[in-house]
Amino acid sequence: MPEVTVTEHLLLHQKRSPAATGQFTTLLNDLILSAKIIARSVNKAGLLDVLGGTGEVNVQGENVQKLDEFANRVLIYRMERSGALCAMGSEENADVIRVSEKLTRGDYILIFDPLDGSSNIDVNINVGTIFSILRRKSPSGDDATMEDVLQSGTEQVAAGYILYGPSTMLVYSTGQGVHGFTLDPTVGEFLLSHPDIRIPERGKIYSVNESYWHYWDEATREAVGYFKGTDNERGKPYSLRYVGSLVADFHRTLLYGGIFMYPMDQRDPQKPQGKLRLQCEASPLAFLAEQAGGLATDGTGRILDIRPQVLHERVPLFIGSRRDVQAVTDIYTRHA
Ligand code: AHM
Ligand code: MG
Repeated sequence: MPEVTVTEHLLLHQKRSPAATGQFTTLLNDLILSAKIIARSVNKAGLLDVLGGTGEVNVQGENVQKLDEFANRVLIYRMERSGALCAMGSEENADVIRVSEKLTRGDYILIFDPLDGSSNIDVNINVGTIFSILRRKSPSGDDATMEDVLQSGTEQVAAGYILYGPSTMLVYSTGQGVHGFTLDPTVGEFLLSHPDIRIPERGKIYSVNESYWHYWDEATREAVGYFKGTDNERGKPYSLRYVGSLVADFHRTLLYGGIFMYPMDQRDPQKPQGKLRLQCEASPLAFLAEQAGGLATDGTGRILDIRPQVLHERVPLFIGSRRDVQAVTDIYTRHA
């Protein structure tokens, strides 16, 4: 197979879209450069003095890791200067970051989780950057409005993630299938390694943090029980895999099939919707899942149809193979 870089791939796909502008290519190129810079540090995490917490707590009330902060800074600095964006939303920042009028403003909005799964960094487990790209609705050049930022997942122009694992991978979609690229460190480019990824119709693996069993309602217990038991479509229990790093758990689900679940629970009255954030985690992955032939729901409806009310809105997430996610939806519908 001839080697295809992510930029070449994007340009090939863009030729089919008359509405495409150079701004989007610039955006993606700067995102890729940011990812390479983050990958360089993540790969050397044990060598650099970057491990461990900063002692600070982020807007989500969680401990900030030094690499989270670094990844966030790299993304904000580079992307702000790309000329393609008017606003950004980061999991690590309470408010929307509007691109200053002193810089060149573009028409896109980037929402991201700079380093998802960062509690795993100290033990050398995969982490990732998740991103969602929206196009502004308000006139170009003005300050971006909250309506520009709070768009539903169906409005995403592109979405994806970078997985910092044994190799660094970029998986993304612009709405024309899901494509995976692997960073070849010898040439410094992401090369097409997984064209047109299709998620299997049904999988053999379920992925959930079962320690929250006591905090779940009856419907959720039945849904998880479906995969553990023998009274399911497979006729035998699914295997359990849970890394605790969403990008890693999702990447496996995308390639092998099955289901990843982060249901709502009664642990924390502040977080009745579970832990994961709609805009920087659930929506971009839901976009990929659907583009690959899978499904993503909050138990009752499609993740991509949810219009966020606030930037850091949380949502329950059931995502993966079509038949496995449908089985969960059927259980919630019966309990409704
Ligand atoms: P983070 O964005 O602060 O890293 O938190 C999100 C992570 C996900 O990667 C993972 O799926 C989840 O938290 C694990 O949570 P839990 O420890 O409750 O199972
Ligand atoms: Mg996260």
